Amino acid sequence: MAILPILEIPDPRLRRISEPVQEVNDAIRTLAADMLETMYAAPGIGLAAAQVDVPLRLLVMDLTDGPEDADGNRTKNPRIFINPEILDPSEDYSVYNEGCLSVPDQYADVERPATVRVRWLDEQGLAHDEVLEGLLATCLQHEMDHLNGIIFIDHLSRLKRLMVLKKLDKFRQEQSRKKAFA
Ligand code: GNR
Ligand code: NI
Repeated sequence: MAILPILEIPDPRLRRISEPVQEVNDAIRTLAADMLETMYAAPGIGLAAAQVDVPLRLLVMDLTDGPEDADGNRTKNPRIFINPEILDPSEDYSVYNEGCLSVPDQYADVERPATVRVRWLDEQGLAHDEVLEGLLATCLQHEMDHLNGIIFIDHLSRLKRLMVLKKLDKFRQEQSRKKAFA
């Protein structure tokens, strides 16, 4: 297992269209395991292969909404989606304050279909077809966007996007200042 470096904007590699996975093999399973480890370490609730510089249609998610154990840790619930496809998105929308590991420390409200039917392959190559709702639906759509070179700030108004980019700039300056004095 390995923690992989996460690409950040404005890296042009985040803008590539990812290719379908041709065969679900050990290399793909290893990549998915590394992506989960990377996501947990970040920490984040989702990660697309594009974010770790692999332009394949593969994403992982874990909302860790399972029960807490005695130490207050939640049971992990890792999910792997290979070649995911969205079918009939709902007409009703929901708004969520989204963040992205490729846009560190920035959050903004994004409106997306509240429920989506999703078809995908798991790490054994088995097909699934399920209706997702709530944060699961939001996160899946955020990750699917990455497979198509789209980042959550693309959904904002120009003014809102400029504000986020300015705050990101400030955040990075602060980070490098801290590093210099560490
Ligand atoms: O960790 C993440 N949190 C999150 C919160 C709201 C909506 C989407 C996300 S996904 C994000 C991790 C990430 O960047 N995935 O691509
Ligand atoms: Ni993201």
